[in-house]
Amino acid sequence: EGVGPQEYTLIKMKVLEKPKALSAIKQPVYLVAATLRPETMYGQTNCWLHPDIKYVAWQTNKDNEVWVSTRRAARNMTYQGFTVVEGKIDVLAELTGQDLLGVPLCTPLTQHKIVYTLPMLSIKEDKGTGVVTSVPSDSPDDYAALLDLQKKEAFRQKYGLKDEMVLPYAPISIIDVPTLGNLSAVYAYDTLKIQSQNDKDKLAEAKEMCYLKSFYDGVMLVGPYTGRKIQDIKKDLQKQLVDAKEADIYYE
Ligand code: A2H
Repeated sequence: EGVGPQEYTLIKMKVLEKPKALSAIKQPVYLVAATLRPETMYGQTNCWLHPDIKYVAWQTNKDNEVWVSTRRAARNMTYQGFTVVEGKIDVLAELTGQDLLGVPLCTPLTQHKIVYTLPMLSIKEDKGTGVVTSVPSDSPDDYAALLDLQKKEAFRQKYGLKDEMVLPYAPISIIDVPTLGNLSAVYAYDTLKIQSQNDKDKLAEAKEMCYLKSFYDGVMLVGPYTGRKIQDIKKDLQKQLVDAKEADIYYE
């Protein structure tokens, strides 16, 4: 990790049907995912939560919206202008990831009208918001976790997930990476013969193969920035999302 604070783009994923744990909340609820790669939002297929991590639904000062994140992230955000009173979290519900699995969401840029919250076991409690957006075309972690759920019916059943929340979602080609192709994470996963999200060493290798190359040499294949290099368009795209109130900026 670097020396200064890390800047994340917070992607706002609107809850389309509130599960029981959120049913008392009348305001619009968003899960907020922290990402370093806002330009990959064209390729979102789902949202990841850790089933055992605790999350809170808390009142923001933005258009009456309620956001869901870890308490730690909510606390940080109270010092970044997201609440009426600095340092004070107005918690409306406490939940575990488990309480929020299989929830339909609306999220920016992707071609899917609905994506679902699914379980990922490698989510860290002390990074970002504990909510992670899934882009299996360009993130080996995301591809491995999605394939695990698609391959194993018992895994889906364990979390009460319906097939239609998981099976129709394939990686979407959004970025061309020289020598890795237009589904770079899939290429790395296959080349290294990764078996599951538990293959930590090989996944670390896959990420080394993909991330820097994608960021520095990747070229957009979709949207208004088609043909442009990622590093040249990332800031513009982030601003466009923030101006449309589909994202915010978060530091930690
Ligand atoms: B990135 P850094 Cl396509 N636990 O978003 C585990 N992983 C987390 C997390 C948490 N609590 N919070 C965020 N992340 C992921 C997209 C993406 C990301 C792509 C390619 C690379 C990439 C889609 N997932 O990250 O340790 C999120 O995944 C490259 C590292 O702060 C977030 O951006 O550097 C990234 O890790 C933040 O990781």
